[in-house]
Amino acid sequence: MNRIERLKNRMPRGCQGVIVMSETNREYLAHFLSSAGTLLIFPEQAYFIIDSRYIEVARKKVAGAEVILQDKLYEQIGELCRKHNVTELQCEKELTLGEYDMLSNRLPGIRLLSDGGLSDLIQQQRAIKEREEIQAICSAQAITDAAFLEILNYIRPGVTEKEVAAELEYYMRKKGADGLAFETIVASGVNGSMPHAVPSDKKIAAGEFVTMDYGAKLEGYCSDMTRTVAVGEITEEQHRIYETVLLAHMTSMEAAKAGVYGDELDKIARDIIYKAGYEGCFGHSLGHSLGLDIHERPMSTFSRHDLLPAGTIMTIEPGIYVEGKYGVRIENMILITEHGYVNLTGSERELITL
Ligand SMILES: [Mn+2]
Repeated sequence: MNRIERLKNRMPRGCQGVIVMSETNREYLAHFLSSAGTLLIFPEQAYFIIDSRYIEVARKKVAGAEVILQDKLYEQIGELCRKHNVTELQCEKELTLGEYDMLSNRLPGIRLLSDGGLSDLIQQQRAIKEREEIQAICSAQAITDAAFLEILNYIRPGVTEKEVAAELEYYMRKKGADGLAFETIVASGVNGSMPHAVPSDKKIAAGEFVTMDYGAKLEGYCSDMTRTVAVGEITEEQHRIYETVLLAHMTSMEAAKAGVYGDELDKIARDIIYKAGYEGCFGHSLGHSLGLDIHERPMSTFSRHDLLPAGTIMTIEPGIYVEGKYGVRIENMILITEHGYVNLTGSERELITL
């Protein structure tokens, strides 16, 4: 059964039709990436309306929907609604206010339902990965792992954060990545205390940590990994921080399995870090799901009570950030299974000193 059929089967009874306009939901449901396009799903038939830039590829690739060349979009939507006797459409909460206004104004006689139900259903479906999705993420991670091995030969005192980021990205592209999963983070020394630091012209120096958070994108799917390496001799305190983060990472990962809640994993990691004396030095969440988007639901965070179902891919990424000094983060991806997890990240986690 294709993704559109599966969504249709999960829609509440009485649902007349669905309109999907947000990019990754559309990409997921129709198996087709485009910067524009409208997916209309009715009980009897689904339609993918797309403009001439994409029409040729769309006709070959779109799965589960009839492909229609976009002409006058809103008139086409209205006409299809009339053809299927549809007077109300479920829409996503991802729509912008502008898009929502446009739909309401240009589709007279059609009631738009935007209670979030549709978005939640798509999100839940996307959370449980199919075999081909897991394969794409693993292939993206294989490129990410290969780039890590490569960059170990490159990092040395005098090289800048921007140069390290550029090498990582160039290497991933050369190894077949379609692009980056997100903006590469390279943070050295004092910059390491900022979890989402932007690579700068700062030169890496001996005695510093270098944190790299990056990932390749392949076939639409993201990978996500963070490693922190030491350059030259580091202090005992730096060793202690690294070992604490690694322990929090390993211990919370060991507890992962279907049926566990994300906040439970977060607490395991957080307790280890706080008990080691670093309360207030781990501000972000333990992890997130990912797929076509780099951040998807469920999450492992203190602020949400998200169930982790089998088939979900989660990151485990605790960190310690000491303002004005340094920071450490270690991040792997895991596949949640009935009885535990499968680690999808191949790179070494023990401290590497260059
Ligand atoms: Mn991440």
